[in-house]
Amino acid sequence: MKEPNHFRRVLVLTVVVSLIATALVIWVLGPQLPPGSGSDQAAGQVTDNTVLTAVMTPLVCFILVFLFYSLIVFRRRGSGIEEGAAIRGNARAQTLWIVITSALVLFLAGYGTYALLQNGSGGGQGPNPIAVPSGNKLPVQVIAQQWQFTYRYPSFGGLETSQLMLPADRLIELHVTSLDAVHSFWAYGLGVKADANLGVDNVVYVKTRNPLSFEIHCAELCGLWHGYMYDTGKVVGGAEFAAWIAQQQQVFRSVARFMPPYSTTYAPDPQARAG
Ligand SMILES: [Cu+2]
Repeated sequence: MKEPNHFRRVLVLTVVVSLIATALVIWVLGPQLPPGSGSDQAAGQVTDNTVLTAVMTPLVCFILVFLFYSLIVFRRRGSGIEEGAAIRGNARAQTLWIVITSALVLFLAGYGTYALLQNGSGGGQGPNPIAVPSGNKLPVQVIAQQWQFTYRYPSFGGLETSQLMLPADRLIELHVTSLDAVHSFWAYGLGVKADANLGVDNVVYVKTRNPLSFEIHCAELCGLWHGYMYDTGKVVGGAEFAAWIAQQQQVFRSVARFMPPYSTTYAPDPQARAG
């Protein structure tokens, strides 16, 4: 019996399975991928996760099709010991494999760099951000400390609060810093994650969308009560935000004069102390 063209069979099967699987990834799995659409950055991450998964799907399909094809077609039949011819290398297969996987990796590196440069993609960019989105920004400071986050609003007299409220549909410029250990400000629902370091002003941009509640966790082991360092933030409508600011200013009015002036960091200066 003439040996069938196994390569062509595997190729055809791979193409058929890939078309179905990639369509499912884009239209069924994609919208379910994290972290949701709480902000422009979060939605961008969902797109990125979908692209990453879709690009890798044909490769996974090829491996699985080849595996199951081999298991079924090349299985041992009968009881005799049959050993195939020894195969040492295949220049065409090796070259194709290297070219395809290199192209994929380079494409993903380029795509990732492009996506990062749009608006920082929700990551901390340090004190001198490269990817600065255009538009009117509302600065809000995140101050990590063992073991909670507090928030300062320099546009509202340096008001400091224990809850994070943000206005909806607004470009926010978060300034993340720490008073002690290394923490990480992780607002999952907003697609934001930024290290909080003592003496460092870590800037991250986020464009809010509709009102929502989102979880905030410290994402860097920072001591005994690290696991309890979480709270819930809120994105609210403009009027509700203004009312909340006014109410918080009222609550903290009596202690406002004891607050240190707003600063990008609050680290003590060891040189000044020594002097
Ligand atoms: Cu922490």
